[in-house]
Amino acid sequence: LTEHEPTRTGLSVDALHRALLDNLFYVVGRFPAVATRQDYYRALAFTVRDRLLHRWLRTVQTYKEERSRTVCYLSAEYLPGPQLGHNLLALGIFDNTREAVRRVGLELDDLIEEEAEPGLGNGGLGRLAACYLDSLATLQRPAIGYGLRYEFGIFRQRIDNGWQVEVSDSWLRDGNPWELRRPHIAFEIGLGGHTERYLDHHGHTRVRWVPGETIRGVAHDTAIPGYGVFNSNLLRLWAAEATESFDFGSFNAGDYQGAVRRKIRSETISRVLYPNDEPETGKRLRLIQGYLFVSCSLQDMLRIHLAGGEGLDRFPQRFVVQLNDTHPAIAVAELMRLLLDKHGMEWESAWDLTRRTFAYTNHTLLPEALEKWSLTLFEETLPRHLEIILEINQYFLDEVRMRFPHDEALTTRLSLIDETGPRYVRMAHLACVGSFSINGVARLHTALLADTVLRDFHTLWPERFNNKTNGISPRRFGNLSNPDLCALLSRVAGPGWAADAERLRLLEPHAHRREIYPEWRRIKLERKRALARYVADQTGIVVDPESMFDIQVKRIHEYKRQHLNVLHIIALYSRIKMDPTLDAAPRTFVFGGKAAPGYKMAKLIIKLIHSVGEVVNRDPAVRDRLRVVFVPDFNVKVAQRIYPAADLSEQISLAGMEASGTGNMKFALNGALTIGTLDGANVEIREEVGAENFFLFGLTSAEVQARKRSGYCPYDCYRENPVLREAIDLLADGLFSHGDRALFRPLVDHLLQQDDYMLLADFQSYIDCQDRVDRAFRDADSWTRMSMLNVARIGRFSSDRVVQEYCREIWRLEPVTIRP
Ligand code: 26Y
Repeated sequence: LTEHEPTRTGLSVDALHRALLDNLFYVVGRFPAVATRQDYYRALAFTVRDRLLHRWLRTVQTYKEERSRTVCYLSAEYLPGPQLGHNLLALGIFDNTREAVRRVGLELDDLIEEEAEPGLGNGGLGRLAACYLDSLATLQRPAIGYGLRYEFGIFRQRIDNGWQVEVSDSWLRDGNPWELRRPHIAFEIGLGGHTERYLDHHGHTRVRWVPGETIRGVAHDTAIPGYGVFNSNLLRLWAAEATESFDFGSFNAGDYQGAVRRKIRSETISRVLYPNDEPETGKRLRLIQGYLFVSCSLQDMLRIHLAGGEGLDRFPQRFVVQLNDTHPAIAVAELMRLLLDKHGMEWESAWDLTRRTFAYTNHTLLPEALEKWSLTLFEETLPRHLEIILEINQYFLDEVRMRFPHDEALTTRLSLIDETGPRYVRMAHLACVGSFSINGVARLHTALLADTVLRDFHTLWPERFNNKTNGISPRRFGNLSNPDLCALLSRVAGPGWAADAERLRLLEPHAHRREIYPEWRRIKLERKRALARYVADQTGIVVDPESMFDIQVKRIHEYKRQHLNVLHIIALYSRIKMDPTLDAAPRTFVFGGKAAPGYKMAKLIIKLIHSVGEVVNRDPAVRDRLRVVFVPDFNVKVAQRIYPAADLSEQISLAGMEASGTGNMKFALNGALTIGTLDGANVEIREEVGAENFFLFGLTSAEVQARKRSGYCPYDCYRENPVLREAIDLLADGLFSHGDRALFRPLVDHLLQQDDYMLLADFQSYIDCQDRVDRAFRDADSWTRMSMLNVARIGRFSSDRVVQEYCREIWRLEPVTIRP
């Protein structure tokens, strides 16, 4: 029967097998006899894409017919991870595909390994965007993810003598079989130039922006299928190209070289992703990148809306636009410009429409991470937008003065322009003023936002503030990463949990059944063995899968305090040296994460981890008791190997610094226990899993504030605590740097003199807590029960739950079922 199934849409083993060979020959252009794994990977990817296209076109058609309300997620970053496995899972054809691949004599897992992942983001924020797209499709909500098609994503990390070396990430080198280039969906954007005033035919003064140059953004589409449903949404990424109109002048003037140069310059715009934690100054290209994708996306939305035959006034009924941090905040000014200058709207109605369109998510509390652009740069690059922003500011500050007369200080603080020194546009303020909703990403973060960085806005518009605690995709970080655990969960709690993570709770009654503990532990051990093999392969370091895997993976940043973890390692190392009989569970400390290329201290922390590892791993006195490894090039693919192998999840940022964190959720879903501070989403995770199943230490954010106010002196901690003193002295004395006392001096000095992130204040509490971890780990049954309870109670942190909250409370979005 399956012989008659269509080759491009059929889901049987037969149809998949036929399609694979067909695509290998007709699309990849290879005979089976000479085809490489990469060729087969591509043929399989095209096979899957055919099946997606079918769903995707049906989805577009239905959304159009039903005039569905759509959310547009504007994000400068997406970290979707490798697509093949994910799409097979969504389509429910993992097993059939495995079989079809076997028929050509290959293993599906090997083909999955071939895929280069799109590293179009830095970390949490980009991965969050990808999880939300997954959930939106799964929950059958019409959504478009808009962003940039960087030719080079986040750099690949190599380690050379313990130092990070950045290597460019050419993820498109072998082509990207998942995307469709849409040459007919392209928009022009202007840059530079000047503005002119003129009278329209009603005699009204209008503005015309005469840009100095124009650039085109061309759409590249990727299908985002929902899990177990027919809906397939769209990720639309813009690539910069040169405009012909622009090249003509110089070309005709005989300046062929100049025309080519400008073409290359235009295409440079979407060339590379910027790392975060870099100094912002003079990043004109980043401003242009943001503007490119924002303008193309808004023009695209207006095109889609007007094609539906409704008037512009109905736009906010059809579209809602979520700003993923301030990176796309220029959208507020750009929509105003399009409405005023292109569509001839009046200011008041344009502003009203704009404010009903946007909602803004904040992801940070670090004041230095709040985006601002120098007024001069803005004026040079986007002169019309600056005019609009200044006008928005005038109306806005008038309103403020009306409500709070005699408070000029408040007006100054709220202004869209920072005038305390050289003048800057404050993008967070633009986002707040232009949005009907402002949200933080964890309960504590939202509370702190309202109390600190956005306090004045909260005074002004408390009703706009709301919290949406982050979540993660149970498909990506459950099913795909940890199939064995998931099979067990499905057996015990029923298979429904992947689409409804609250059902993980059905595991709870089983957490007391000792007879299943061995299997739970066996699955964990198998993931640890697999990680151990990977670590040996990548680093040459041999680790013991029976030891406790104590893991910290995330971007390297002082506020995340990887060096606090290292201080614990040093303290433990020296304790074992002093007392070789010390009764402590063997531990493998695993680190992973990238440092921004210009962030010296973060790079020194990577070197520190390697240096301590070198000494510890070589010392026969602690052999079989301590190991330290750094897994290079942490990304989504590597993450999928790491989370399932963890016993202990390190979430140790200084309270009040980590907006939410999402790795904390990924670890817990995979049965790791958390050692953490009351920061970000840790607070809520602890509430959910129960305080007795969470290792808490450290100051609270209120205590942090109080300590800072009363004048925190890290040197006092050093002087008063002999254990801490010894750890720091060993470091300062060069024990880990072949006697070189200079190497880690910047780090030591900073800790002793400033310690912005209060490692020394939290040190003893952390060490004590690690002792509790050690004792708990040695009681295997009790540890297993806690691990099971963590999984059973982590359902709330599914991105499905968050997306439903966004849909209900911000987007007003209903499900739209797609029928085959
Ligand atoms: C300015 C620009 C280069 C830039 C680019 C990326 C600035 C920041 C970022 C990325 C920020 C980020 O990933 N923030 C994280 O967002 C997560 C999702 O909400 C949070 O869980 C996490 O606490 C926060 O640090």
